[in-house]
Amino acid sequence: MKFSSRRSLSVIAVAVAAVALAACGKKEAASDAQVIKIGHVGPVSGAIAHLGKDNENGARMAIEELNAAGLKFGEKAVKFELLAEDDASDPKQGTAAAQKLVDAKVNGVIGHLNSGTTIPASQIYNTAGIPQISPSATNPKYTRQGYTGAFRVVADDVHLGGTLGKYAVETLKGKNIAVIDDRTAYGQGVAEEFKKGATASGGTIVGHEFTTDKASDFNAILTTLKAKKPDIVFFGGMDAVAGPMLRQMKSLGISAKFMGGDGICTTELAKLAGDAMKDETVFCAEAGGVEGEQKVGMDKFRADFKAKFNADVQVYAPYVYDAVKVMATAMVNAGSADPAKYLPALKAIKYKGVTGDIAFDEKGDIKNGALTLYTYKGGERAQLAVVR
Ligand code: ABU
Repeated sequence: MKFSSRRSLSVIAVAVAAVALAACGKKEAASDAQVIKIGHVGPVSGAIAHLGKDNENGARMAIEELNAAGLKFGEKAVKFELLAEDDASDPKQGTAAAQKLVDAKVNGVIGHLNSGTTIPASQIYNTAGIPQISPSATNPKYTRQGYTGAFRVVADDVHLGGTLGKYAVETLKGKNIAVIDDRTAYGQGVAEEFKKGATASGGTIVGHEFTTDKASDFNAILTTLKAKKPDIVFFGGMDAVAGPMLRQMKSLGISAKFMGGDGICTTELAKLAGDAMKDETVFCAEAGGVEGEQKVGMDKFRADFKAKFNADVQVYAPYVYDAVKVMATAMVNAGSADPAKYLPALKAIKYKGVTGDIAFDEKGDIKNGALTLYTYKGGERAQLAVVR
């Protein structure tokens, strides 16, 4: 799919709105504007609060820019309002947050961050007829439930885990591969897809052990796996668990390479692992990516984000930012924030964002999704390749 000859629909919408405002010669008072409520849910407390805050800040940045652009539906000024909720990565808190947003009559939802919260919450949004775009939940089930308003702007775990499994064998030359997962919807799913990809490429899975997303002691499972002499350990889970796991691998003298999906592929991982992370021994993939001239927009986003929040992007803030803009662009195209009216425009969207070209397939998944493979050097993520 090519978007290169098209200007971003949001840019056009902003320009049209600006011209309309100038022609009027005056700005409508903010109190006259139609308020559009955008819900955002992620874990801003708990072990991965740093990732939840990263996502939420991506949403704040987009909302502020939309309001600064002075958008209108016809003659009516609109104002976007962010309703941010914390689900603490907990499925029960996730459904409670979803119900709260439904009760508040939000026009759309961006979130949640985790697959384990996104999937149960999606049933609530579907029943209420509220469109939802997840910027980071990668478990395939989310968009395979037949919900017409469920979308995601990242690749799923079939693509992510399968590609990493192939990379482990074909590029990293792994032969004996150990797997650990945290038993969450994401960790379990990505680990199973990784195993399929690795075995299809000729690798051998020498062991598969289990932990949780709250664990901090991995000595027993690591000792079991050490006896199987793995050359690669794959972990399905998040950075808050992967960091201490890397430290304990070092203590136990396990020198295998370490791999994971997008959940470990964060800026924070290097800090969480400390001196247990040697250069080019940890590999991961973000479930999206840009290259060539599209990198300019992403680099600018990262610089603007750092200037605004005094923090580096962790992983998914740009995807949240794009998801908010995609939803707003669908509303502008439909001339309405009524979910039933803008949903067809959302399904048909062709949007050029900082994370690349966004259009959805019939399930609500991003078309032609990319992955970006990374390693870590000098305590920072270093890009290896963008693959589709
Ligand atoms: N995709 C990694 C983090 C979010 C999740 O899917 O649970």
